Amino acid sequence: MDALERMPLDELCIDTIRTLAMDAVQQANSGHPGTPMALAPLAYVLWTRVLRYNPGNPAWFNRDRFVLSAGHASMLLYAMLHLTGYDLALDDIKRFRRWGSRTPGHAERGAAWGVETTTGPLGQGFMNAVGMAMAEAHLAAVYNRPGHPIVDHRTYVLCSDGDMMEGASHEAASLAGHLGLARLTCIYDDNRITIEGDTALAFSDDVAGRFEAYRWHVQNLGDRANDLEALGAALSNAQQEAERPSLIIVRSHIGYGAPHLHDSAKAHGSPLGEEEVRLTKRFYGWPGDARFLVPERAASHMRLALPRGQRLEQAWEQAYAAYREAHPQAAAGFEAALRGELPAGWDEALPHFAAGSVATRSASGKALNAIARKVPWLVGGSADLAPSTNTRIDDGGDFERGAYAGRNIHWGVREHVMCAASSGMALHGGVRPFAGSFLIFTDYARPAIRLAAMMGLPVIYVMTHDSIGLGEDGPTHQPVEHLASLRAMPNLCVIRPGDANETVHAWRAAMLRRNSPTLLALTRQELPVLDRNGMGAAEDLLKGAYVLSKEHGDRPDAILIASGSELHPALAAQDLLLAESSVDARVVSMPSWELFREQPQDYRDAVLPPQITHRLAVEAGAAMGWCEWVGGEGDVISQNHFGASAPGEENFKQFGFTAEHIAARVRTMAGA
Ligand SMILES: Cc1ncc(C[n+]2csc(CCOP(=O)(O)OP(=O)(O)O)c2C)c(N)n1
Repeated sequence: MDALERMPLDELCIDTIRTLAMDAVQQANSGHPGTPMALAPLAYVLWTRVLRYNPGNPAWFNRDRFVLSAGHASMLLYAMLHLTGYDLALDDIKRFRRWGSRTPGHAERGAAWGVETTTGPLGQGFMNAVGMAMAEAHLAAVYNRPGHPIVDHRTYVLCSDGDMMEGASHEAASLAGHLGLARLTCIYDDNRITIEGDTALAFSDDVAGRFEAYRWHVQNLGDRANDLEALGAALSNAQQEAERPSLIIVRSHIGYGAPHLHDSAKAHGSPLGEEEVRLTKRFYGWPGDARFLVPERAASHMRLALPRGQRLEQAWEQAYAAYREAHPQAAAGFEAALRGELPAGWDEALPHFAAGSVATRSASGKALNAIARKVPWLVGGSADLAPSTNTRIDDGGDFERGAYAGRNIHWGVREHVMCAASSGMALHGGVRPFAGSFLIFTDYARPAIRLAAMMGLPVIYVMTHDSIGLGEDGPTHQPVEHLASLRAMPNLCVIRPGDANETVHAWRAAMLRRNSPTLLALTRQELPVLDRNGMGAAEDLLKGAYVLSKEHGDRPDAILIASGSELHPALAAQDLLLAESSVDARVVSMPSWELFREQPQDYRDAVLPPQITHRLAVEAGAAMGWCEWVGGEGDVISQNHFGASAPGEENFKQFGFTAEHIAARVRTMAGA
């Protein structure tokens, strides 16, 4: 222990971080020790000298955001949270990767306070960070006043080789450079090791050159991952840069100090082994047999973050009070945005469609604008498809380099960063993001949608051109398996409205949903606005499914269940069935499985009475999953194959989405 007492304080703290990571991984017998060992000095400099945060209040709004994009190195983050005084005990660290622990394998938002986002799929954290920096820039532009910079925090993201190899990093960096997000700093851990070995196996990019071409401010520190002064100076230079985001490249050594595993891929994702842990500790001058040792000197130094954080937050509170005094109206707007609660009357201006033919994408555009007028913190855009997805906020202005108050974001043809950065915006708070594209291109953004669902972020995806009905663009653009695959994703609410008025209520449902993302699947083609005389009300969309058109007698002979555009041939089939074969069918509109599942059983049974087993679902998408609603004796008219390049009407006819075909299938089922 004497050796530890003589150890310089910085070194003592850094080695505490390193050994905590090594011990936690060893104890769990799984995890990634090498990168925390290599990056402990960087984390130490960041958390003790640079980041502005309050471990006592991890939700303090004006804190700097730190994202560990290389989420596998989670022990680095947990060690920092524990040591700086967040509510994360040493026991939590000892239970790394155990059932129910607050220290899961990859960083998960919500498990421990201070984890800003869930990371692990490489590239996602980087993209989230871009969104956080965008949200910060937007709120600063909208709410700051001269002499009152109440929004002035920064976003830091730590990326690994894997992050840089992923295409996602291109989208993230390209967009951030284009937008000139100067308060975003990315630190690239250039350790030249991935799982299969040396990065030279697969990666020879000039990363500095690449980021310079993206219009980033780039500093290459070379082999100075242990040089606290160099790291501090680079981070300070990044803060001085006013025009461009910053990249700091640090050549580090994975498994730093492990005699046999230093710079080896074996240090990446497995415990070092008891003997190697002992030898590494000896190299650090640490007692070889100590486990989870946090020397008092290190603990008290690192925990200075608590009083420092309190002072930072208090100073901000004071500044905020002066701002509120000077600008009460702006302050009221800012507070409402942070609360994210819908203002009274937020849905008053929502349109009602009386008759005619309206594409649901176009009804969506009108609903969006009606809401946007009342909810100033609703912001978003599309991946170069706003004229097609109807996602532009009229008079909302454009979010552009140096003009961040605009509410219309031009993501460019970058669906992945659009969705992941929208998550970053939602995580940041103060804005409610929506993101638009064609439904087919959710394939390009699926990992980001999945993480949004996992984190329960209220992002609204406006996805149009939802079926073969889009027509001539053909099968490359026609979603088939997408609805099924998106419905298979836990905690994503998919809504496919069947006419303009259902679409309005789909927006209402999306806005009311605070703890999961919502995906609206909308048509390119026009659909009749349903004349609802004697029919179910469009607002029943909020229940997920409802009886749109009742049977005539006491009990239906069959139930037709449809979503979106297929509601219309289903309704026509109901008439045909009655007129031609006395089959008395009910038509159920089912725009959202998830909303319907949330209803009480008696409501669900009233819509789909269990004793009525002749049920036919009609949807121009893969049949997978519909058995949940049609049951073992039911049937589905679906699209289990790719579509075709032809007018949409023709496609529907050729693929069997006609009243005649629907009626025939019901007759067969009912034996009529
Ligand atoms: C999208 C994605 N693909 C694959 C993986 C599996 N994986 C985890 S870490 C890693 C690469 C490790 O190399 P690097 O990013 O340099 O991390 P380091 O070795 O420096 O810790 C891979 C392929 C992943 N997490 N995410």
